[in-house]
Amino acid sequence: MKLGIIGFASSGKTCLFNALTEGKSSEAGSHSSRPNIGIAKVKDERIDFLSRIYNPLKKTYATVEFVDVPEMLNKESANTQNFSQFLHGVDALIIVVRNFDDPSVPNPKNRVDPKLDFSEIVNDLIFNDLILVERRIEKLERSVRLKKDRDEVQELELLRRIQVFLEEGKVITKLDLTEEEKNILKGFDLQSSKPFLPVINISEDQLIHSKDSFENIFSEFEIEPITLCVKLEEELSQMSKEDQELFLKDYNIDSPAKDTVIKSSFQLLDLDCFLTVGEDEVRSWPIVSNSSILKAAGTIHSDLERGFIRAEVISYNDFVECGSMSSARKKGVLRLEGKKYKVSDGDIVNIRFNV
Ligand SMILES: Nc1nc2c(ncn2[C@@H]2O[C@H](COP(=O)(O)OP(=O)(O)OP(=O)(O)O)[C@@H](O)[C@H]2O)c(=O)[nH]1
Ligand SMILES: [Mg+2]
Repeated sequence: MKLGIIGFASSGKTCLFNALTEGKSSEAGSHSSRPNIGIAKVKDERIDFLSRIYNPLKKTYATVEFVDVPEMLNKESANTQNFSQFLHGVDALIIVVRNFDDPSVPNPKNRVDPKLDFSEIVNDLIFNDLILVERRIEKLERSVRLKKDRDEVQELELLRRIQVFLEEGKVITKLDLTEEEKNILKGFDLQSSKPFLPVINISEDQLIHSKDSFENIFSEFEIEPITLCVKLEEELSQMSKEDQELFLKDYNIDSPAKDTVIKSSFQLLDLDCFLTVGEDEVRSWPIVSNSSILKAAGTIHSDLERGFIRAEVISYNDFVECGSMSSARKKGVLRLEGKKYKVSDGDIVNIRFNV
């Protein structure tokens, strides 16, 4: 899973990136024109528990890649191209909006208005998509005039529909598309066809004193924002585990930004994790909810999908209750499943295959 972090200048994107990746980006505050790219491990107590039992050579958590994109949102086409390049292949967008007022941090917008910032950013994304769609339509119109290719005609019709939609200021996620149409669009990597996760960056003071609620602030987009004091979260991410716990308690924060953001991103993208165990490796694998075991097999290795015979499956909770695979087998809770079986979050799977 890859997530892009976007927003206006000095909104706290790089601070958030550092908090998420527990790194210290050299680009922080330098208004760099290059993106920061980093990886975060997804905390998963199941992997810790299973590793204590299997004592594997390797312990692999699911990971999320974050791209901190320099502020590029404006209506010049050269920038549009760069911006799209930086966000290439990103699955969802974290949109950071500023709600802190600090005279020492220049505010290019000269206002504190997260709602307005958010809708301006979304409008910019729509505008960028519109430019890309119009360019493609022009090309297709020329080519279809010369030779009527069925696929190109279908693509052109789809893009015209999308053009109308974007011109009305609507994001592509709101458009009803068939799986086939979604596949056609995949190649264009249009940003407004991806889910958004708004992060409202509040000040330390607001975190302690303010009872401001941001619930429903983006209700027209049908999304709930995450509220964070990004600067504190950056400090927090640099601390030892013990200090982190004290710090969270002091500020009455439930969990670090990293965990909150990753959890919301999994929900946003409708992802679960299945698990594999063994002496070599204990590992967590993200997968789209409700996927078949065949798809899960393919996620591990294409050979496992090609040569799939059956899968041994046990839910994590059942495994914890039994304490070992042999006891699970005796109790009959280790099931054999065929390729149509739908994987649940926390399933421990072992694929039997033959290639
Ligand atoms: N007072 C205060 N300052 C903050 C907060 N969040 C970020 N800052 C400061 O704001 C400045 C800009 O933060 P960055 O994270 O670099 O902002 P950015 O969005 O990456 O900015 P660009 O890369 O220029 O687009 C830094 O000096 C941060 O320390 C906050 O919640 N409160
Ligand atoms: Mg930055």
